[in-house]
Amino acid sequence: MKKKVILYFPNPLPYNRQWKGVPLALLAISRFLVRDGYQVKIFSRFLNDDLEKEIIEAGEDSICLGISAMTGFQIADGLRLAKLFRKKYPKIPIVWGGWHVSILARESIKNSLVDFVIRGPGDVVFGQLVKAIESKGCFRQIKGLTYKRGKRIYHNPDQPMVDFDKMPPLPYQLVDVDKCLINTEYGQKTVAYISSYGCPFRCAFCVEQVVNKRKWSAVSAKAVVKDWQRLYKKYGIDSIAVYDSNFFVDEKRVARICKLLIKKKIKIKWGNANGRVGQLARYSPETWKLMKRSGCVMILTGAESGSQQALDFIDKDMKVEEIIKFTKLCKKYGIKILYSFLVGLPWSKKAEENQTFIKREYKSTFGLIDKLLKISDRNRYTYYVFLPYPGAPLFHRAVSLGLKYPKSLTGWSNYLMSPEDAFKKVEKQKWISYKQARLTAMLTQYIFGLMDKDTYYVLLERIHNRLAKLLFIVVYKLALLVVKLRWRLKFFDCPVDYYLFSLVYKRAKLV
Ligand code: B12
Ligand code: SF4
Repeated sequence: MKKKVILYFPNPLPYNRQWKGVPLALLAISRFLVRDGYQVKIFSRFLNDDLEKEIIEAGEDSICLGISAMTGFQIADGLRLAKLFRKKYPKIPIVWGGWHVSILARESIKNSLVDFVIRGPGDVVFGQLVKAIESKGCFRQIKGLTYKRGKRIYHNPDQPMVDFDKMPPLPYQLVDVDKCLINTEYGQKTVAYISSYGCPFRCAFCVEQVVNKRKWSAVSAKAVVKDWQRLYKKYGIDSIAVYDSNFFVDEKRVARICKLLIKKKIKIKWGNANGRVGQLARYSPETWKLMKRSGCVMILTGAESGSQQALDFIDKDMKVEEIIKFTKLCKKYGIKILYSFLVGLPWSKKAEENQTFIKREYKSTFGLIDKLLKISDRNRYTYYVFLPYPGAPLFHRAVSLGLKYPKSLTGWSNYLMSPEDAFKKVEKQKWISYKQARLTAMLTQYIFGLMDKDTYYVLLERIHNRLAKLLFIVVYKLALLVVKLRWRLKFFDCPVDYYLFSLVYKRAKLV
């Protein structure tokens, strides 16, 4: 038998919208197998032209098929592929991993297309499982594994947090990296990277605390820079999108990464790095300077709300003033902020009380954003309706308020798949009205999008035809006038301009 493993990264986006990027999860679970001489083949819709045919051909003599899944459409796409694979190779086991099955392992394993579930990081345990399947060995000792034998389900104890010091680097060579590069605001050739797992905090809407139990483990600064240097030299990348849940937990590690990037003259930009405002506001001026000099261009932060009451309700452990302090620091050091706000929390069982709370949430968040806009007009605000994901403490709260949720893996595959579905759902739960949900989307996609100065230049660069460029400039400037007026008056009714802009935007294929 060849030592061969097949991995599939399902498309996370519904309605034929194709996601593209590095399937980091699959690279991570392949590290030890690659080191030990296994042949690992990674498949994804954007990587393979004739996906089904290629995966079936490669499946012959493989030890297992591995599938990754977040809640939502990845499950649907994963199940579809698993069905095809099972039909052709009924004896080859199918292993699932990722956030959804980690949280709902006992439920997911009941599906006939799921033989094994790995809960939490698969870096170490997937290698152990593959070897156990190959040698027909025992599964009882593999931590973090849920599996079944006939009708009996075995749920082994949790695995300890991974230790990156003992791990081989991410094997980017397993994928066609050129096909995985993305265009971002800060680079033409941006590659995704992850340097830590977990987060010590406990935000009530987030699933981190369920999967990684508030632990945090990171790749050393030296190894991070070695990886980035390799990506820079081998693939000619110009930027890194950092996907850590919380990149900034350890200030010393961040400072060391920056110092090494500067010392080794690695001229790349790094952005998207997720951090908490309080944490970063406490960083020393030296670290901020190093971050700037080493190419940090954008920090992503969950600001969540301008209402202290809302922040306390979601256990954010953060003060509104810290958001302002952090914004001033980013302005001072010329680093862009991507804020994420949310609205529509399951506050009360009574619809009227929820409405009062939501109106207060909007008012305080708008007030805060006005203050932040005075500090800088270069930042980006995203505003989302709170959506309950299984496992998070607020999910249970939402259930106690009447949320109906799926009870099987198949059921979860179309859970809150599009904003429209989500809006209908939240309206049913009476936390937020359809009109408010639509306003939230309009703020993110249109009002805040246009008010961010960089959007104009980023979009302009994507248009090559001179006439189209000219048309774009006129339409954009007019829309910006309307948007600014709407924001100043806080008047968001009759959003015809929003619909028109969305139409032009889609037509011009700027998305
Ligand atoms: C990039 C990203 C996206 C990208 C791409 C998705 C992807 N999977 O790459 C996009 C933009 C599409 C996306 C969308 C969404 N995302 Co997202 N995303 C992320 C992010 C920031 C990084 C993912 C990543 O690459 N991680 C790096 C790899 C190495 O880690 P990993 O994926 O966890 O994989 C490890 C284990 O899970 C496991 N594993 C994973 N797959 C497999 C497979 C096998 C066979 C095995 C054995 C093990 C295994 O082993 C891996 C290595 O240890 C994570 C946060 C995070 N830090 O992971 C959120 C995260 C996954 N997203 C999340 C959410 C909520 C969403 C959205 C629902 C947000 C929204 N409201 O729209 C949508 C989903 C749309 C939908 N419903 O279909 C949640 C997951 C919640 C859940 N229940 O699934 C996370 C955890 C963020 C959070 N803390 O809340 N996301
Ligand atoms: S800080 Fe971010 S990653 Fe950490 S628990 Fe809160 S939302 Fe989740």
